[in-house]
Amino acid sequence: MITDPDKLTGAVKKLAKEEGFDLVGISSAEPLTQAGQRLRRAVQIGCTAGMSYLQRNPAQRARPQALFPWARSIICVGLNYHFVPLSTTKNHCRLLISRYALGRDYHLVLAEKLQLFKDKLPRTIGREFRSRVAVDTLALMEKPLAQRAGVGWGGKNSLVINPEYGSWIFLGELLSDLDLTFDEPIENQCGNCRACIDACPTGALSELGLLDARKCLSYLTTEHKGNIPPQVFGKTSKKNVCIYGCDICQEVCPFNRDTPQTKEQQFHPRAETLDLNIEQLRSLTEPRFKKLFSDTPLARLSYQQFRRNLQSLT
Ligand code: B12
Ligand code: SF4
Ligand code: SF4
Repeated sequence: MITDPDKLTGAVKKLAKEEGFDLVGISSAEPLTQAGQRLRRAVQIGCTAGMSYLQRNPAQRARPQALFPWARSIICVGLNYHFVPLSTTKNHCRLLISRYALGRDYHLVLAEKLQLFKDKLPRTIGREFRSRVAVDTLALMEKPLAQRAGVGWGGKNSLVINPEYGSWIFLGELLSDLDLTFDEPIENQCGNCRACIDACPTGALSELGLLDARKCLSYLTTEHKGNIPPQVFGKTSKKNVCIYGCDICQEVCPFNRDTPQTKEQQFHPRAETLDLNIEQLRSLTEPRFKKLFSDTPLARLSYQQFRRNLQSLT
């Protein structure tokens, strides 16, 4: 049984890498005081739009121990989902579906991988322990946790950016009662850059790293229930926007250039969806839509929302 916290942490991180996670860092399970205050403020000023799950109990989302009082450490992982750049894909004119949604749903992929990791850990460290897997499945603020664990810094595009992988990483956690050695956050390297703020077609970003979901095409195309208000575009064009999700503020980020390709096959885009053009998408019947996108993030979208997106954005 390993008892020394540094050795224990080393063994935990080694296994996480062996299980295929690209990044791993350790955070304490103490409250995320500043992030919690910011979330509360974001809710007050309306930036969380219609996401009632963020508004219900913002204070609790910043307190992992409110959910699991036994939690002492949080193993924060990152999984690269980047694949060939847009210009070399077969869909040469326009990527219609944002990159995160072209492969298998990341909730499923990360939850399965984290579960395997969790199952193997007792053997590696020589004892049983309490733990809980999370991939956007618990009321937790995953970005501030990953930042505290040194996985990356909080970019002005509001995403966690790692120097090697950029922001093309999904986040997941294993909450545990293990006494592990915590990592230090890494320095914010955005500097004077504001490429993401300037590139956002709807002005949804600000210098603060605060995203206004009411204007964000990712929110409007994936979570929003009503019509997509035409005025979100202001004077800018809706050319080259995706019909599901949005990658514009990531594509322009200098840290997202020349990042490695994902090793996770499940994130590779499915050829049958990647190559669809607008006309083919328009002609999809509901059963075909459901079949084609089953297991991808689009499975969360109703057929009506899919049709609405096509109508509003193409
Ligand atoms: C809600 C949500 C969304 C919403 C809101 C996005 C957002 N920026 O918060 C919508 C639907 C728009 C969305 C879109 C996307 N999402 Co999302 N989303 C989430 C979710 C479920 C919660 C995030 C949250 O709490 N948001 C609320 C805001 C207020 O929180 P926040 O950004 O952390 O707030 C900080 C800033 O506001 C900042 N701040 C700094 N200064 C100031 C000053 C003031 C005054 C204020 C108020 C705030 C502030 O401090 C706050 C705390 O750190 C997380 C999973 C999770 N459980 O954490 C995934 C998550 C953030 N999403 C993810 C992804 C991949 C995406 C998309 C890239 C998908 C796509 N291609 O369309 C886009 C990216 C859009 C973008 N630029 O952020 C990944 C991000 C991975 C990463 N590298 O960071 C996550 C972590 C899921 C995962 N498990 O991997 N998402
Ligand atoms: S995801 Fe798109 S709409 Fe949302 S902030 Fe980024 S560029 Fe703007
Ligand atoms: S585009 Fe520039 S400002 Fe925006 S997240 Fe990337 S480095 Fe930071």
